[in-house]
Amino acid sequence: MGANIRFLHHPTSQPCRAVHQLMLEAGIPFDEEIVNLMDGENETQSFKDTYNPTGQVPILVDGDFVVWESPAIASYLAEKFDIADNWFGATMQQRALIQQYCHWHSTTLRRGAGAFFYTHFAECIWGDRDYSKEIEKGKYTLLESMGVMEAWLGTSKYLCGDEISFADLLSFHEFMSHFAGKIITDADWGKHPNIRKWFDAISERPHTKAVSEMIMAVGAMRLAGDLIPMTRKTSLAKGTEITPGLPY
Ligand SMILES: N[C@@H](CCC(=O)N[C@@H](CS)C(=O)NCC(=O)O)C(=O)O
Repeated sequence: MGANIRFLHHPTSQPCRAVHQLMLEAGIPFDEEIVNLMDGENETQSFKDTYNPTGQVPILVDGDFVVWESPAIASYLAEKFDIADNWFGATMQQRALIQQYCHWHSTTLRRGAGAFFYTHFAECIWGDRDYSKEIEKGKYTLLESMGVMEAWLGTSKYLCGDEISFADLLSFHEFMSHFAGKIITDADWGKHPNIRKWFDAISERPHTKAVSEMIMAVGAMRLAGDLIPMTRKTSLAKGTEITPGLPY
């Protein structure tokens, strides 16, 4: 372990993959530490006390400084490493648009992750139960968000202009989970051609495959009917349940 920044993450996590891809694309040196979300390492009190009271990843540690929430991490990295302007904006307006996307994302598309979680992870945690209400809510939120994004991507190649930015990576990795788990039907992709074109373009980027390898493997296992080994008993997608306080 050197003097590099430390990146605490798990490759099944959408916001972790967005930050991971940014670091690879921008050539930022980092030491990678996988946090075992499957067994709830992130929920121990010592983890929360040391890194993040919410227990969530991604987390960046730079010496004594700790920051969590993926857009905050990305903006810190952009400044610290003076990365190419496309990632966090060259002008005040571009930076505002990227922030605009990140704020919109956290209460919309990100909440749609419940569709993936309750379709594929919930059974591995709590067994074979009825998750249909949560899945329905997740899909509704996902499709509602896709409607907004379809219009958005009709006016520019990427979400915040004609160059890729961190907003695209943040968004793309939500879709990558849905793609891996076949949450979005062919008919729904067909109704959103701008999103599909954008998704396919980012899929072709050199680092996308490596960053997405584990979620593709998880999707393939679940679609084949296999369970992912997990000992945690709590949600990985907190806030997407229908009844707050229930164990699922
Ligand atoms: N808004 C946060 C979301 C982070 C998040 O949802 N992390 C999930 C993984 S995708 C997590 O750590 N879940 C574990 C848990 O809640 O115990 C960000 O963008 O960084």
